Amino acid sequence: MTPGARETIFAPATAPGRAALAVIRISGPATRFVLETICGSVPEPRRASLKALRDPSGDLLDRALVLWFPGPASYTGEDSAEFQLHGGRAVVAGILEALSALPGCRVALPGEFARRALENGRTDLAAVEGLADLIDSETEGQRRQALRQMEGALSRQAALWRERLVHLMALLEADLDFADEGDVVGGLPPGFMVSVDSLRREFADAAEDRRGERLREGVAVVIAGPPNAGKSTLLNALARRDVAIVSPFAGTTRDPVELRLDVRGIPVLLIDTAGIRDTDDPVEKIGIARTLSRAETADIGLWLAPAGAPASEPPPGPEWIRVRTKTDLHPAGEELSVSALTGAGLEELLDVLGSAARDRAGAGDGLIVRARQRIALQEAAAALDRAARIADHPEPAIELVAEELRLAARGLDAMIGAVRVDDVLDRLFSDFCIGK
Ligand SMILES: Nc1nc2c(ncn2[C@@H]2O[C@H](COP(=O)(O)OP(=O)(O)O)[C@@H](O)[C@H]2O)c(=O)[nH]1
Ligand SMILES: [Mg+2]
Repeated sequence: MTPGARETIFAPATAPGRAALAVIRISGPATRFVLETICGSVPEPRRASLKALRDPSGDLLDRALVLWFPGPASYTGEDSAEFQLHGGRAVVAGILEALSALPGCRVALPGEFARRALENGRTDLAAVEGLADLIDSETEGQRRQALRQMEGALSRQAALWRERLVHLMALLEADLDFADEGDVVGGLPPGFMVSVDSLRREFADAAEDRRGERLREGVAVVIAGPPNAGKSTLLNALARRDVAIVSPFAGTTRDPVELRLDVRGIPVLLIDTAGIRDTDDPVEKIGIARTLSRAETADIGLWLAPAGAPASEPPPGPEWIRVRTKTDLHPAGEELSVSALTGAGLEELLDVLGSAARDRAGAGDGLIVRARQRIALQEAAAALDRAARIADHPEPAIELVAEELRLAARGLDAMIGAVRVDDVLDRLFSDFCIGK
């Protein structure tokens, strides 16, 4: 359900609680009236003005900075305003109450400001997703990636691709017109399929590049090895707290234990697993099966073995980084080695892990950052693939090729949300905090 766009909405844009400042945003046709009523007058556009804010009975609520952004050159595209209040709970509550009492004004739904910006053509879905990611970003790489998305990296690339598709469609249209007049029979323009194929390859390459998604969601790093290798102890040492149970009894860890960690600026999902060995214990067997399947889907594996003992071979799965453990008990050789007990070698391990994770997550310059975008781009690539197969016929049906190009263009539009996909919007905005 789309909320009525003509209502004026307001919400705190800062987190609740006592703070130096609190920001309240207002957007909608009654904004001018709100300013006149609460601040006594409408300040100069886009300039911070110090105003006395009063409730409808004239009681002073706060003396605060007020910003007035007349539409359409505002974030939402509507008349809007911002109050930069003193952050006391009673101040914020007083202003919110005064706003609720004004006709045509109501509290905003989560993400409603961004939604209005989208509906008024002030932004596109990929950029709004970038904004959501920026607010959720926890590492430097995530921040860089979110900012690039917010500033339209994907939207610009989609526009360039679209232009090339439209040019190819125009060539086909010209051909079809000729065919109608009966002058020229069939046949695609020279070089046509070469252009289609190079576009298809660009789509497929961009869709295959998972770095952006890994940077958003975390690079999955599985910690595996035989029982008692020190896997859980290493996880706890890296986390600097007790996340996983450590004991001298083999087979302690059964369920994979997951932990998010910032490793040298890259978000990593560390997964502690059950030690791999032959066992008759049915529960431990399940744990080992889970380890093996988690290893298969992980991006990186740490394969642990105690120093001084012969190391076993890791199961199939990701690229393994071999790590010797318990170097306080036995000196290790040339290999990467740690003592989770003393902390020796942990910094080196984090360096190695960080650079491996960076290789897989990129530095924030990936184009595709969400599964939704990748699927849309894959659909566009598939349409061009079908176009190539149709064109392979001795007498290709040009209308069918044209139709596939149109579908490819639709895939690009879906990728950046130019075609309205309401359930995508509902899902995205429900994750937003109020006031965004
Ligand atoms: N001396 C020493 N003992 C360790 C070290 N890491 C783990 N251990 C011990 O080895 C045993 C097994 O550790 P744990 O982390 O549970 O191994 P996991 O089965 O691989 O998860 C426990 O008794 C730990 O205290 C280490 O770096 N030095
Ligand atoms: Mg363990």
